[in-house]
Amino acid sequence: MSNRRSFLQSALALGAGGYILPRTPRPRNTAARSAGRAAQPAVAYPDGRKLAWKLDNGVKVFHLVAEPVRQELIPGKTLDLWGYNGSAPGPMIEINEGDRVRILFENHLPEPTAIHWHGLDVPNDMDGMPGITQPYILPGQRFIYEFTLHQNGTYFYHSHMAMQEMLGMIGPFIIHPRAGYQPPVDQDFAIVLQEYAALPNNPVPNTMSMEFNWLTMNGKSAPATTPLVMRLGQRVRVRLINLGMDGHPIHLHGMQFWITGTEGGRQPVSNWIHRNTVWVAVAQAYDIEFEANNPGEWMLHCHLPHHMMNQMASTVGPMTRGYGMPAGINMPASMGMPDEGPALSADYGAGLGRGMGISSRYMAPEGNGPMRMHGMPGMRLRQAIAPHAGQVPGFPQDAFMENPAMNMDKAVAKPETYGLPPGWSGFMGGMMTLVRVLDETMYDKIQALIAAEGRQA
Ligand SMILES: [Cu+2]
Repeated sequence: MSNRRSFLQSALALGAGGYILPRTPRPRNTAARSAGRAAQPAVAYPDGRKLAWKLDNGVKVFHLVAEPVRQELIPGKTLDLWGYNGSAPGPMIEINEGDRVRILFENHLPEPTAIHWHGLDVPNDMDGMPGITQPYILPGQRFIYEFTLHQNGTYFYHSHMAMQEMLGMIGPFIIHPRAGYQPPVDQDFAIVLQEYAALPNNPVPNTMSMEFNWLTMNGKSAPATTPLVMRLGQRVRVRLINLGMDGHPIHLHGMQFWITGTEGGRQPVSNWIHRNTVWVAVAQAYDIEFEANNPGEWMLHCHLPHHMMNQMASTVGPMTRGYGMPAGINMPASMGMPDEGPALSADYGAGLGRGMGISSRYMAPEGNGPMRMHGMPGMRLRQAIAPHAGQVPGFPQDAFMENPAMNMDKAVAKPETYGLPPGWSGFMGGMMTLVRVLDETMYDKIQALIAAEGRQA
């Protein structure tokens, strides 16, 4: 406790300019060394932004702010998250091996925080472990992180406060090698994988939940994720970063890839593995590379079944049947916790689809998908194409999920979606994007549309 108190006291004693200064002095004149670096593309961060820097006497200076943000996952669904510089995940830091960086960090959160540089071998007092290597950075306070980068690869920064991580506080930290990787790639993308448990009509995720119903790539859920657009024949790298409660088996359709890097950096060629699915476990990063040699629209997505959907919420009981909850119902029953009778009985309220005790002896052949009997336009569509579907135990499963009637093509339209088949967006959800391997004409057309918007691909 005495240590904690002394950290708190030192946190209150601000250094020059209001910043808490590193405890050990650092050399200030380490110039960024870029000589001899082979040409390599800048890393694209679809739907995200890069953090700008200014050079100060050979040090690249970044300004990072932790703050509450509003992040639109898809049009019409915006969550209240915590992130950096206005977004969750935060902006991408892209840097070169050998650079010295200074990150001027400000805490605009209503509680203490600190930043950990995940996978970077920084001096101990730069490691961002509050209470161990540095004081808490209290609300309104600032802190200077400064170190020299002698690694290369795909890394990330994040709050080292577990529940803050779960509310979005992570961002990519990409370090280019002194000499370019071989073989070189034509395009390089970074994707941060995140998950949130946000029930309908509640914009604040439940960070205690283990059941996630919003799955994102760079803060967007499909179909709002921006497709990765490439020209037939290009070599492409995708950097996948995960910091959540689940691992994500990221699968690419139509082409095989090599795993060329991990969160530990570039791997020797003898370690490369040929796959089409990579399990990106928690706190890991993977670089995958492939030759875009198969033309078409290919999915790149998490293959956990529940991670290919948006806003999934299991419901049982009378609330799903269109006639509400009986007056005077007791609390366990209204929460879907039956003490007798089948769990899916009309006597029970909306719940989480879990029964216990005696209810397990009674069987009712019904699925627990939402709106089984009433409501959605998709139901009428399904009845039109499969009129007896409701008589089959297990129905419905996907009847109201992938569905052309639920498309939002117009709402998510952008140059990168140009030319996709009408209704495409009704078949995409969750942690999913498209890899578009395009011929010259289509690729150039999309680049022209991007340029007309005044942004770079
Ligand atoms: Cu997943």
